[in-house]
Amino acid sequence: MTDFKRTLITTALPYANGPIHIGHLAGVYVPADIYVRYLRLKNEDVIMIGGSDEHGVPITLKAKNEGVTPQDVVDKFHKIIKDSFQKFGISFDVYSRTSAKIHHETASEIFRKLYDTGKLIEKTTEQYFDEANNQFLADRYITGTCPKCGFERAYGDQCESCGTALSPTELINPVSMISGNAPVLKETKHWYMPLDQYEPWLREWILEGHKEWKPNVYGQVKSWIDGGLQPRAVTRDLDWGVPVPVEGTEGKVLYVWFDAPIGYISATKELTPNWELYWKDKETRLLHFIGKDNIVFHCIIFPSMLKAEGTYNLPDNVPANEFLNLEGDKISTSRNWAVWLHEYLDEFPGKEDVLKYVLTANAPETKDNDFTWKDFQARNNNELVAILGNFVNRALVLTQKYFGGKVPECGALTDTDKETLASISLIKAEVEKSLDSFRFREALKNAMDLARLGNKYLADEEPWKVIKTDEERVKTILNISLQITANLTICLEPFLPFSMEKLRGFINLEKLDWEKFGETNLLKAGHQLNTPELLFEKIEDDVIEKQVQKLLDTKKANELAQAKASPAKENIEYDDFSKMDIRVGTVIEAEKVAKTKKLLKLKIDTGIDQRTVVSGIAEYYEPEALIGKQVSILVNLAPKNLKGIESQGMILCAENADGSLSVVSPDKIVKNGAEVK
Ligand code: B3M
Ligand code: ZN
Repeated sequence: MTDFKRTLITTALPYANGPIHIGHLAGVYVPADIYVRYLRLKNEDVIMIGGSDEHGVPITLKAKNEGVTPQDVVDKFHKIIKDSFQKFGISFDVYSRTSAKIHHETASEIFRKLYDTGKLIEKTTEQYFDEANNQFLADRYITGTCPKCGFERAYGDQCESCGTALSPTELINPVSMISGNAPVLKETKHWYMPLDQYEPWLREWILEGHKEWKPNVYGQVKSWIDGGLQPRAVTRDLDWGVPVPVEGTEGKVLYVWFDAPIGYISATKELTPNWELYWKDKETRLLHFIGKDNIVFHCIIFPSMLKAEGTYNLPDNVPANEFLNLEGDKISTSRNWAVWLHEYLDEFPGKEDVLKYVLTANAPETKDNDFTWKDFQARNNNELVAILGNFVNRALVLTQKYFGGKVPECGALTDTDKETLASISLIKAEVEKSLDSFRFREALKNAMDLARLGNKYLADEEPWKVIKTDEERVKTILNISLQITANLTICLEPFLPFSMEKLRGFINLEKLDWEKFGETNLLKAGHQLNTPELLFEKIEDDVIEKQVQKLLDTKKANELAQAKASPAKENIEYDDFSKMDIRVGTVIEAEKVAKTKKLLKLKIDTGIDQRTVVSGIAEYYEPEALIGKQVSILVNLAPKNLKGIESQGMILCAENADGSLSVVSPDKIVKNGAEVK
């Protein structure tokens, strides 16, 4: 570790087609931020790179669905993502984007160098083409039946039902998602990274040379390599992305996974003219913080590209995390199953650190983990409030009470005092060991041991009792407690930066270097503290219940969206249908039927007459809202007595999966009495 003069930290570039959620944070940005803050406290030369990944098919699909341009989509989400990171305190040195000019130039240059030096192979293959739209179809633009499980809406690259990776030609009855037609196979030329040629080198470099990488990362890389590497296309037929910088290649762009990691380089260029020092100097170490689904790209494909280019450093480590689930289910942007960062920031103002704490304490470092709101509440109340907040508060309040907020003199030390002070350095060593090996949840637990130490010390020494007999002794106890507090502001700074800033305010102390951590005279006797406030506050049940309810609502909405329509009834002749006389009429009066929950009494102008209809829609419509509305009414239904009212006909309604009703109305105003047929 000490062989390096500087560190370059990259964080996976989130796709700019949705906001950031807790899964992204726990997997990538929170650990990277802890690490970079730690190195900064140690005054190391470090930069942290981030940015939005703005290319790729999903972004073009989203744009198409919403009737806007891909640039509109990425502009919108880049801003949301960047703002939320900034408010949450992810301390990037630069947060760039891959639609930036500098990135297009950088990605083109690197491609061009590989192309010019013969590092890429050129191949012509047959790919699906949409004749109606005159374009080749990306894998994601093709759907069809999965050959493995029979799911009818599998994509050309994967079946989302059984998870099998597919190629488009394996789909049964493929259909273009653009035109809805069956696509045809047509020849197209692309460039490939011959990964097979890099296999021996990858074995040597990673499997032999980087046995220290996390087992989940090493294991995944090994299984990819053992499975045999194939040449991989690095260009695509698509009109959104970095155009292939070779003549006669109109309509082709660099594959998003070719250009995105180069985004790290472009962003560094944007940050500093010294960018080459960070990318090419042998005394710089490169670390990629990513989630497990990105391992192959960062450990195999991007390093092979860099190796082929020849002048760049390779990653020294790739501390990838597993996934965070939410309340037992996989986080999903499309199913809205997530805790969104921008919403959290709105709903929990001033509680950035609480989320950082929970995501670190429960980080999916070695296996997938689950985020639950109950656990969020428990960790806040039982750890941040009851351990850290409680200790700090007692130390400060007692100093205020007994000594007017002035740090008291430290007298003769007992054995317990000496042991307690010595423990600070031991804890420091533990925290460092964990941080240096990217074990952030363990590091946080070790760091919290310092607050636990303080609590135990106060509980054992009981200054509130001793004050009655021995004020001098209390001075020493509180001096030591305050030294622990001052050490906490260093120790927890990487994890809880907002709260430690607050705490430094309480004790009137500037931000100290990591080097000072372990010193036992950080606050000099006589130093004036400020009036303490609470560092953390309890989170009540109703706040948590609201969040749980929000997720339950999402679940319900998803179930509704997925519910299958009931099968069609038996065929009938037109004559059967034409017996029904359905007209459009306008509601002219509406009121609730007394003593019923479901019924409304409506007076309707049917064009033929004005008649009374009783309808079971009271739970879904306010009477006033219906007045003036046109509805469809079956006028020749035999009258029926309902709750003492004669109902002369029936209003037609559509029934949703949850049983709720929606009246069927013409989509333009028509004359009353118009026949529905
Ligand atoms: N945008 C994938 C992802 O967000 C991708 C990462 C790029 S890192 C260069 O999972
Ligand atoms: Zn399948």
